[in-house]
Amino acid sequence: MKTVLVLNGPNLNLLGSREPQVYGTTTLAEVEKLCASACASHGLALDFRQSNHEGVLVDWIQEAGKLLAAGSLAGVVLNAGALTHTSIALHDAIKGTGVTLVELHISNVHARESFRHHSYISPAAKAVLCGFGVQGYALAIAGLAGLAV
Ligand code: CA2
Repeated sequence: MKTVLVLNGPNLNLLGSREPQVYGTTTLAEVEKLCASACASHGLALDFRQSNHEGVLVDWIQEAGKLLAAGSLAGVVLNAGALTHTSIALHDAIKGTGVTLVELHISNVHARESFRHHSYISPAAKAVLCGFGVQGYALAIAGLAGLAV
């Protein structure tokens, strides 16, 4: 069984507790359950993580690269949070490992402040999904399942 790695960046541990008008009221623990159910329905295993630290996310993408080399990675779903708009290190990690990665945002970043319109992740990603709320995580997993067959 192949694994989907779902990675969440800075402040996403606060999901459901603040800014509900932007991010909704679902908590990250509930998002993990939603992802587990999506993975189960596609015959995939889930590895779900969150970190507030850029280097930790880089380490995890490198870990995904090792799973890819071992033939056991379906792909990565990455909500890099605000690091989306700043991190060349994450861009380099994705490019360097060659993992199939979906860039995911809960909100429609293009309908928000202009500093959210640029992403360092997008040029290295297979696909980009934003604006579907937390349901976007399930859609991203379905997309990876379709690519993995
Ligand atoms: O829409 C998204 O998923 C974002 O990746 C969320 C990031 C933001 O910086 C990106 O531009 C778009 C922010 C994550 C912080 O999440 C919070 C959730 C609840 C309360 C406070 C922060």
